Amino acid sequence: MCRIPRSPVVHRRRQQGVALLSVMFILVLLTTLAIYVGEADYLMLARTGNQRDMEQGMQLALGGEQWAARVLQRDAADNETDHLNEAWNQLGQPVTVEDAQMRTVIRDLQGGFNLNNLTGRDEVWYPAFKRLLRLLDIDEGLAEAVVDWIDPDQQRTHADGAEDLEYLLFEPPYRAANRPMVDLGEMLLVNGVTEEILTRLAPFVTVIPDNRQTRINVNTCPPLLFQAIAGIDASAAEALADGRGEQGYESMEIFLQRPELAGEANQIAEPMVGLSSDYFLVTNQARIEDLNLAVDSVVKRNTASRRIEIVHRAWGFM
Ligand SMILES: [Ca+2]
Ligand SMILES: [Ca+2]
Repeated sequence: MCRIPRSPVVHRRRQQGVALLSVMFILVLLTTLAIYVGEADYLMLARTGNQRDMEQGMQLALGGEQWAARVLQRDAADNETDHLNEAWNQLGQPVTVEDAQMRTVIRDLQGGFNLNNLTGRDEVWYPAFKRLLRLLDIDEGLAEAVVDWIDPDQQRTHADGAEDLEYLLFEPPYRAANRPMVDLGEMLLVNGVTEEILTRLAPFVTVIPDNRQTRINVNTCPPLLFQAIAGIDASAAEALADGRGEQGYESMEIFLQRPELAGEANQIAEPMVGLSSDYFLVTNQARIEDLNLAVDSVVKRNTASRRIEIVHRAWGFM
């Protein structure tokens, strides 16, 4: 992640903003808890303590999701760009509500390369992904395997690709998905992807489970992605990241006219970049007694209408 120097004034304002958001958060959670207790009264006698904790934890996590949605709506009302110094990116402090502990984190999914953009061997995303693989010292053939995993047909795009014919020979056998990926974990099913490779890729890629290609937000992405999307070197990428300052780039014109993108680099990067984000990953963790649960919610925010939609939700219990 890029770290941007903070001025004391901006930092103080942000702290006040975060304090206000925390109060909103507790109010939302207390409301959720009250609803939970009311609805659950008649079930209490029949359920074990663990089941009760589970229900309560799930309600709290959903309350956290609701709160995160409000934070994102509020942000859209305040400004039209998204950068790392905004309030939504400052969450993560544990909050105690009655006997439960809650933690909410929002991550910008457009701060990474959306693997679902790889719908074919196009002239934009496909070469950029190959550049990213080279930068991470991963075999470039993986690009073909990802394209085949997502594209709807059964034709291998290249000798390094893989479709049903290959996957059905695996032990146990399975088929290519032939549709957009649902989450990053699905990458482990793609031919050639090991846990070690996925760990190397994970800080730079995301999976947005929707049927559209998404641009990379230049105000939130790691500097290495500048190298991948514009074909520039590491020092130029660091300079581009530094150029974001406290508030991020405010217009595409300012970004594309940066000296680091002189020549062809700005034309290469232009179709892939943006200054704001529509998709976020909201993670809510709840701990009650011995129960730990988490829910990852992919949230789609329409910047103009500020409408929030939950695109995908995945629960985890520990
Ligand atoms: Ca914003
Ligand atoms: Ca396919």
